[in-house]
Amino acid sequence: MNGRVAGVLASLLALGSPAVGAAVKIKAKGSPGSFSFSPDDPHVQKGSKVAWKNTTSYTHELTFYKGKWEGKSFTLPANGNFSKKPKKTGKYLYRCTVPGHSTFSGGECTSGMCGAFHVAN
Ligand SMILES: [Cu+2]
Repeated sequence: MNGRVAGVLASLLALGSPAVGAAVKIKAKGSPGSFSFSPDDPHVQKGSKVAWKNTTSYTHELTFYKGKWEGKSFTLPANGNFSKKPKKTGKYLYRCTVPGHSTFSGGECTSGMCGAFHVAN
């Protein structure tokens, strides 16, 4: 391939990778019996915003059970939003603790509203 084509290809590849400092948006979606978080396990740069958008008309309770926010719980209001900026790198695991919205077994979230995201430098 010639230099110009290679250059265009390189720019396209650059567009395809996540922008530095890009915020991440996670949707709470579905209906009773099939609620979920999407996307699962997105990556965000340290200091950037992680935002949740609730597309359901139900309140969800995001409870962190592993990682830097272990033990913390945040309310995601019905049809509402919540966001926070993680300051430490690593994996953050959480689930919705509204009864019936997720299954927790052996220290792991095994079904339903199980969520995770990664914070990198
Ligand atoms: Cu929920």
